[in-house]
Amino acid sequence: AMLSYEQKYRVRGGTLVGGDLFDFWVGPFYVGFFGVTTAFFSLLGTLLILYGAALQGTFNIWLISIAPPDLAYGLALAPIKEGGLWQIITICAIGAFTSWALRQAEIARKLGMGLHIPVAFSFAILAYVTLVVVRPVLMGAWGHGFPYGIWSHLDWVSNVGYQYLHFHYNPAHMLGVTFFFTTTLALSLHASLVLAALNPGKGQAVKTAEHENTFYRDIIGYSIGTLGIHRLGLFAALSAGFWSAVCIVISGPFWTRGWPEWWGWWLNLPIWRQG
Ligand code: BCL
Ligand code: UQ1
Repeated sequence: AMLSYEQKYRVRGGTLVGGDLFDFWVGPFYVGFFGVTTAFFSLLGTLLILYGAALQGTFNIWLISIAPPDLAYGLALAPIKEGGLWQIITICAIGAFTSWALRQAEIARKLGMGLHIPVAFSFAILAYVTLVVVRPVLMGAWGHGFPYGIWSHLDWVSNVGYQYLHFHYNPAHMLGVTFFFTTTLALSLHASLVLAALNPGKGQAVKTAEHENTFYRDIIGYSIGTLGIHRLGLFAALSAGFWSAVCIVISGPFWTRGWPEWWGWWLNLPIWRQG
């Protein structure tokens, strides 16, 4: 069933391509040109993963893995069973993620909203594309991409991490991790504050933004404000994805030794360096 106000917002326009062609809804879903391309790429990609699982001989969800080509193939196209499947699935994934972002943009335009949602999702796409396209291209082989599997991608992360001896010393990884943790801290502060204001106890009046501000001014002398906390949250979350992309793209293309060694410049600063 349609919500009372839903029909009111089912207006034409805001599309980026195709004009009125796919400008309609199926049940609750807006379709649009990019809804069609999202469905196409996700369906094809999923079927190819199932085909890869069949070739591999397992449908155990934990063990299915689609590996990229051997490093020897460099940046060439590989035969289907030798990593070509991974290459086509990667194209499908990028096609689906990009289509999804563009569909978000069309819906936002339709509603006269800002483009914050597609811009935010673009940071996640950036991190993914950095892992499977930018870094492999900079290093000269698709084989540097990660395998599509639940267990296998964890092994890849571990192996690549130890290849640089101790990934915690990667300065961009430090920033990525710190922003991920800060994001969860900010959301827990925000969620608990809003729920506290809205649930004052049986029979009592719901509290206001002034109460929220006052709580933080009482406890730490500062309140960032109801709009501010959302700006801070988005900034922290996008920074997490951004620095993740940076931390992996510099590992190999920029720095090939262990990350602990990178800190030599710090240990060698003349203020404390001996002799
Ligand atoms: Mg580390 C990366 C944290 C220890 C090696 N590490 C990361 C980052 C993150 C992190 C900063 C991964 C997130 C990311 O990229 O998001 N690492 C982290 C933490 C510790 C840690 C907190 C810790 O010890 C507490 N890391 C270690 C140890 C090393 C190590 C020391 C291993 C021994 N780490 C590495 C390596 C890498 C990381 C190597 C990376 O490559 C990775 C990184 O930075 O990658 C960029 C970005 C988000 C994405 C990539 C997701 C994209 C999503 C796409 C666009 C959409 C998907 C849709 C989906 C398919 C749809 C499903 C449909 C639904 C079901 C409906
Ligand atoms: C805050 O100050 C604020 O404004 C009233 C919120 O809005 C509802 C919040 O959710 C939070 C968490 C804060 C406090 C945050 C900082 C960074 C001081």
